[in-house]
Amino acid sequence: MQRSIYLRPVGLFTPRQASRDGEDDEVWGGLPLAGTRLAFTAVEVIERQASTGQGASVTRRVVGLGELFERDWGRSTLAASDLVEAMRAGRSRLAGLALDRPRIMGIVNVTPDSFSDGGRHAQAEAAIAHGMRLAAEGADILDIGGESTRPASDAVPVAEELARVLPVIQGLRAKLDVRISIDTRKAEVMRKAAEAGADIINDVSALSHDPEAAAAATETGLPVILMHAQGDPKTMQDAPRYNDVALDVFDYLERRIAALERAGLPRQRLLADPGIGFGKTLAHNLELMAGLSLFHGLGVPLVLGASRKRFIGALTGVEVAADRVHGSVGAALAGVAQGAQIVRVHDVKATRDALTMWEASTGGRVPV
Ligand code: 8Y4
Repeated sequence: MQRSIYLRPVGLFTPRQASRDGEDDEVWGGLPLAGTRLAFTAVEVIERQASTGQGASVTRRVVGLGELFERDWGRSTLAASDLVEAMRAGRSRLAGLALDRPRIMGIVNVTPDSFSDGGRHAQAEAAIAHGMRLAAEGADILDIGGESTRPASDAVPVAEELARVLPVIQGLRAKLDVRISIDTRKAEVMRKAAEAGADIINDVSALSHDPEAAAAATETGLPVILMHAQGDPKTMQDAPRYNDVALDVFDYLERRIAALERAGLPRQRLLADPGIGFGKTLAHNLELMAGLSLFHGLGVPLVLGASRKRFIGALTGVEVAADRVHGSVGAALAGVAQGAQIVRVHDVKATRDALTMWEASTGGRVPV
């Protein structure tokens, strides 16, 4: 199953409150985008011939909304109107959090390469302290991960992963009222993390790594972030290949959403993420960034994780990951400007300040 037509919302702008219709948030001159403050005025119509395996042909042209609706797109008309509806529709709250303005997910790694030495207890205490700091800096969600999924990293046994993350989830849950997401690919970690108070599941394998993950995630009743990755963390950067990276990633996420819906996980509980850096070259990452709004056609909120990743180092010439703050903030803003509802970041204070300015400067929330 592959689509022949895709639509990417373009001509984005931020209408002032007054130009929105109170009834169903209709915007004059455009359509509201995915429950955000943005609206789109046109779409890029992307057509591709059925993939033959090598270099399938893709054509793109920008079409105003008027022409899109007047024109007969033949067999693609139904598919196109489904995509417009998916892009236009509002999004469900995420664990009670409204996604009508960009939200920050702060990263809390509980791996030996982050808060090391001093033993298990000290590691948990350090991670909890870090999470509390990120919450104070303005994180809406804290993403707790005990399995390093950075390129070329090794697998972690389930007992070790549980020992790392559970005390941190329990500790943060007792101290804060932020949302907590569990970054894991394992069914058992999903179940135990949910019991410990996690609100969201974040799976870089889109519930495909562990054969029990889809059932486990469904049973928790929690929302799930489905991220695209090509290959396993160990080998994914070896020679990533796509026919068209954005369209291939879209197809994958669309298939995962449909399969999980059939398995009993409703779409309203799903989020999607193109997986920057996971089996992607620099050119692939930039294509995904530039074409990000395409993914609103999935009909679910979008998560973008670009923070401190290697492609930022490559473009800015900053070798040390921790020093990639400014590049990371730029990437997060670029994502938010295309309607990404959630950005996953290390540098919460810097990102919060940037988003405060972006919101206030585009007719949105003014904090004072
Ligand atoms: C420096 C610092 C270099 C961090 C690389 C990294 C994502 C994710 C990761 C993402 C979602 C990472 C768990 C990779 N990335 N989850 N997780 N989206 N949803 N690498 O992009 O941060 S781990």
